[in-house]
Amino acid sequence: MNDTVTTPKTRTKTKVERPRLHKVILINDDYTPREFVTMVLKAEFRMTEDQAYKVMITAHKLGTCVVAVFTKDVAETKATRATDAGRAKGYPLLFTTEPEE
Ligand code: TYC
Repeated sequence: MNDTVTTPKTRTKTKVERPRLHKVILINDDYTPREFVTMVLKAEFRMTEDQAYKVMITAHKLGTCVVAVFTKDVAETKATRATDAGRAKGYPLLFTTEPEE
């Protein structure tokens, strides 16, 4: 019989991490009407009139505003859809995404 005892040379440590979330960021511009920005925020991000207005006016005053955080795929899809809604009307409305720290 083979009585050799072997000890493993490497160990596998399994670590499960939450997926990093990505921010959707609204960028101000001089041309898109305020009401249109608010309408897109309500439609694409399921915000109330109040929430949407606050995000819109923050971007308007400061230049940008974080809209919400999602997994990477969802953030990118929503940012693209919201940007396209503006483009369809000829507005330069822009939503970008970036990973959270
Ligand atoms: N600055 C625009 C205006 O005065 C309104 C606006 C707000 C546009 C926020 C884009 O992300 C934006 N009509």
